[in-house]
Amino acid sequence: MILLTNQESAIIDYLYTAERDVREVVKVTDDYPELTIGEAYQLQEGLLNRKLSENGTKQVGVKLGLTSKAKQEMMGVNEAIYGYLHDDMLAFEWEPITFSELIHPKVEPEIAFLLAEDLQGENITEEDVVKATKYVAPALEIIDSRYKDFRFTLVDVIADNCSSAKFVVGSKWVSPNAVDLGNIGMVMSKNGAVEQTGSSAAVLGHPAKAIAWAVNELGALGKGLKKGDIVLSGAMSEAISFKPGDSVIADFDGLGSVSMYCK
Ligand code: OOG
Ligand code: MG
Repeated sequence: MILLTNQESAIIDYLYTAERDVREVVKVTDDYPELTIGEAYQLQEGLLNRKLSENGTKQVGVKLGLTSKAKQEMMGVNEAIYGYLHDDMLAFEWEPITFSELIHPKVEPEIAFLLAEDLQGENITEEDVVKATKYVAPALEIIDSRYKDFRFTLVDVIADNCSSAKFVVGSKWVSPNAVDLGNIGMVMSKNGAVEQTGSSAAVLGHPAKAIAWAVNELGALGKGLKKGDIVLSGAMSEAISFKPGDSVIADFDGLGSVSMYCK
């Protein structure tokens, strides 16, 4: 469709206020069934700009989504996506996640990359990503789709900044060359019971390959990643729900663990 400026601001406002007011809303494509993926990324960018100007936040990196078959099947889609991370999403292991600030949060295990160099282009490879990476670390992403029942199309989830809400990065950072990045096993437990197991191989075969894909997508739009950016490379298993009183820990081979507590 041709997205008019007033429609664009109305949709951005709709998603921005849903998140701010902790309210689930019907998905955007119910009203705009003809929105394209390109327009969805345009809306995502508009939403980011609104947050940057109204919340005084800064962009600190990028996240990938739907990089594994498990997640694609769970959401009924067959493509990966990317969204933006900003500094007010950063949460810490020692600071509980407040349930009442979220709609219907879920948590998923990911590998975080910290970039030592800018990374931009359209033919970036897995090797280029590893070369530009200073550290990798275990991470938990807390996703919180603004859509009713966590149900959406690809276009909806992209416009909603890929359900991003919070993320926690573990305190042990290692060189990407110190681990076998393409084959890291992971176990995620809630309140001491195992809930999910997975492998970094599930992330498009290798998490750096997933990041290369996103960099090339951004590159085609004249954008890229910056030195110091944090990149969440995509969930290594299905996401799990949690509620006040729950604690979740994900343990990664060679990388150690990362945890969160919800109050
Ligand atoms: C979309 C976000 C997916 C991931 O790592 O796959 C994502 C969703 O599942 O709501 O962050
Ligand atoms: Mg994720």
